[in-house]
Amino acid sequence: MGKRRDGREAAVQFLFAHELHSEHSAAEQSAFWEIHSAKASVRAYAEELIKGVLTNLEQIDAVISPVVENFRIERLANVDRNILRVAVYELLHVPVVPAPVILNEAIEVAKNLGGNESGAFVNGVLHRIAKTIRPKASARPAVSSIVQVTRDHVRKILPEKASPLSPFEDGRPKVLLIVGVNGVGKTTSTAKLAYLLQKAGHKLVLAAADTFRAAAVEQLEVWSQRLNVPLVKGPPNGDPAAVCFEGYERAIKTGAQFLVCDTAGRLHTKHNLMEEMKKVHRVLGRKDPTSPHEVILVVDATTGSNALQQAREFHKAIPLTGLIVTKLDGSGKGGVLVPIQQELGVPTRFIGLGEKVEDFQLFDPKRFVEELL
Ligand SMILES: Nc1nc2c(ncn2[C@@H]2O[C@H](COP(=O)(O)OP(=O)(O)OP(=O)(O)O)[C@@H](O)[C@H]2O)c(=O)[nH]1
Ligand SMILES: [Mg+2]
Repeated sequence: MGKRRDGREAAVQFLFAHELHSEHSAAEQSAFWEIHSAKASVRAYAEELIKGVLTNLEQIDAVISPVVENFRIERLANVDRNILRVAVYELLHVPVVPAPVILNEAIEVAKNLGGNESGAFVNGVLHRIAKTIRPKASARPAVSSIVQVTRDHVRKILPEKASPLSPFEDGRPKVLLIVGVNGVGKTTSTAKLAYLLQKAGHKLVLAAADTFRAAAVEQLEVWSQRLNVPLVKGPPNGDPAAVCFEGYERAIKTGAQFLVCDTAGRLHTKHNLMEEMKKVHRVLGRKDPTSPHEVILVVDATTGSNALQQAREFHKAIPLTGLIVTKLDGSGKGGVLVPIQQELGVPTRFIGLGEKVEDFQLFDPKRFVEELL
């Protein structure tokens, strides 16, 4: 809307400056644009308004006059008169711009050029005029205002800010259980979390609880060596709950503030795998009944709405406390996190933006909404 706003202001300035002349010649306009340097799009809109106001002046003034009954139109302050004329022209002839936008921006221009009194006057007059020529039902909102309304709506669904991970003050380790379907980025996200926590000065332990595949343990082991973070692992095909439990003990022993448990990918439709995850959850609660303190579901932004079904099923099995949305560097925008928040109340905490450990951020709802729509 910037071009329209600036265009309006320029049009008012032109009309204001040239009102006393009976002719608004092309030469006058080009002289005006020489001193009033503006972007081509601003100038184009201003010229449209100038032309529109001048060719429809009688009609426009006929709309304004009855509303300003105490003043005759020619007695109004020049600046107010021309602001009203431009706005009324738009209300009558530029249907793509919604009335509230025209009004708000005209009032802004009035305040800017004529001060608060001008703003209040223009406000009062335009509201009365808009009611008659743009009753709500017929006002067609512009696409941009629909986007804004949708953005505002989504913003209200999402929390103001994502909560970061902070350690317990009493020294207990905070336990994070990372879960999700196959290949979404659990192991990578575990490493990224480790990097983030370490950078924040915290001590941590990693548990490689994906005991299904030897390669999975190796993958996390490589990360742990690279980051120089202790790792607990079990025998191949061992019990993942036992690995997590051992991780917890190691965290206690070494005074780590965090334990991050990477788990095997599991389809939310596979009953036995979901039961196995519940067992991990139960066993982690043995020493500290509030553990795991965070159960984070990792979802892949490129899988679309299937992630909602995943979230429902995982949340049913063990209550989730947060979401990591990965692969936002790809084609997916992660819009599915909105219904997950709305339906399940599970907030997005972090986002993954690539394969490197640094490609990870605390979720920023405001920025997300801007990029989504
Ligand atoms: N572009 C991109 N790739 C990612 C991101 N996160 C993970 N990956 C890649 O996705 C692939 C799978 O990542 P993993 O971390 O192994 O996924 P996982 O969920 O642990 O997989 P399983 O353990 O097999 O279930 C790897 O090639 C990662 O490099 C991300 O945010 N962006
Ligand atoms: Mg993995």
